Amino acid sequence: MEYYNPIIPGFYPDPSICRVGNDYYLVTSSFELFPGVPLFHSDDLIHWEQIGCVLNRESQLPLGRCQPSQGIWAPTIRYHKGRFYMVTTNMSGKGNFYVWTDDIRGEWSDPIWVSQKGIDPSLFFDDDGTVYLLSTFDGPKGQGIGQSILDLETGKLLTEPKPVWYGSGGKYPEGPHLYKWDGLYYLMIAEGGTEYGHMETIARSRSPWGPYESCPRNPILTHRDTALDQFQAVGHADLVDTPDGELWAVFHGIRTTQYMLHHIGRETMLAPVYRDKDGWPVISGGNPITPHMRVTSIKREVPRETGKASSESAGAFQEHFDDGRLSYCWSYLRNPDTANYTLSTRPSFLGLTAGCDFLDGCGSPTFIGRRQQHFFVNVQAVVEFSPENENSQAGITVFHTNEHHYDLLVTRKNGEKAVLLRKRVGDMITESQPVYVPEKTPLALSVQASKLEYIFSAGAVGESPKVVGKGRTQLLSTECMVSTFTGCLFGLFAQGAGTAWFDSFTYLPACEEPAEEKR
Ligand code: 6LW
Repeated sequence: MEYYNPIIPGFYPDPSICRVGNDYYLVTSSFELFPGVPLFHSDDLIHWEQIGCVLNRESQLPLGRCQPSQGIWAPTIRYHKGRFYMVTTNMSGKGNFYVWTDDIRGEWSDPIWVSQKGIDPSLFFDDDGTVYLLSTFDGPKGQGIGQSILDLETGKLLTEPKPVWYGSGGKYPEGPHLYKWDGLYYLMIAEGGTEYGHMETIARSRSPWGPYESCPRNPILTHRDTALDQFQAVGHADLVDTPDGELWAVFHGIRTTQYMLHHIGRETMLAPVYRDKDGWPVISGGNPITPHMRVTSIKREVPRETGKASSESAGAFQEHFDDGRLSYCWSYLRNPDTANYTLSTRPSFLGLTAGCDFLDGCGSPTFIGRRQQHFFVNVQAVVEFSPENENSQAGITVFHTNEHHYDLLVTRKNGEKAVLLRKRVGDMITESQPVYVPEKTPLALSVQASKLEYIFSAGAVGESPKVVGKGRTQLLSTECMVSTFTGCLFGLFAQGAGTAWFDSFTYLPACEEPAEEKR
């Protein structure tokens, strides 16, 4: 059997997975994006479809004016006695909380806040009905993993959280998940930090409270010593079994573009797991994780053709704003002012009305964005916009944070309607020369992305576009900014004044370099 990593490309990090019958459900972090906690479904672990977001009400996810990469960190999804639970941390709220639903494609409950501190909460349901809540924990020996018993009905802790394992010695023990096999409790965590030293480790005990014996082969997953042109920073894993009894791991990793740089975030990947003669899990047979995975699957054949790369299957996307609601892949920045968005005023148009926030700030500018999932991709938006003045702007942006974004925007220059490229990198802002365009004609705004640069073009629909400017992916890389956990989005926006009418948005992956040539 073969498949391609990442199975969910684009910045969908910190994956957690559960299975109900033949159906798998997976959630990832979402930070300052709203709605929060993207929710995916698959029936073969390889092809994934987003079926919504877990947190789609402000009462579930108040984000305020949070800083980039705050908001939602590291969710865990679990299924127990007919009910789904998702537990996570709102770094811009009151800490750790969980929500539940009996209908995975319906609404989730309001938050049930828990008093346990730390991040990366996880739930474990023991055979005797005890529910354990795990998270990072600052104990007498430093940061480790803490655990308490939880009353699931009320969210009350029935025991004081206490440290159960400090990890195998790597920094930042986090991302805990507890499993039970053959009567033993296996505690799997991430260590080393989510960057190039990232790793997954595991320990086991006869009791959920320990003492935990560290696996002699730790780390059971890491790329910290691999060549930089391979996936890096793999870790933050969760395990799931198949109906046939196989074990698989999901985790995140990064695809670098050049020396230790990545700009499309930490992406969800998949690898098979077997248990060795001593019962310890072995991920990917102890081999590195590769873009093209060829695995001997013990008992299962993926029912559909897997020749296409998973990332291609997540690939081509066309939005014509026809059906009165946005596709699930779109996100707002923090909680949106919904009065500035309309899909009903002009049928088959998305209307974006400038609010008081700008892309440069930490509010909620009028913006919808979707993750960049491919290095090589052609993106185009068709827009009707009549800017009132130079402050009136609308267009398409390659957005990483409020201090790192490239905006191909329509505005007014010297009294004329024009398109220009405004680039914000840290405290530096540049503007290209304006390209003057006709007043009344719809405009096609295009971004041609490759591994190292974005080329921005614009022109009246039906006419050949003019190149407006270029921008390096390097300057939108995570490594070029203060700790971000996110990645680049392609966004549509309006700011300053006026309403922009978007007729369509297309996302067409171009030919990627052959995986084998990436080495
Ligand atoms: C996540 C934690 C982490 O909660 O980053 O660096 C946080 N490690 O596991 C956000 O992804």
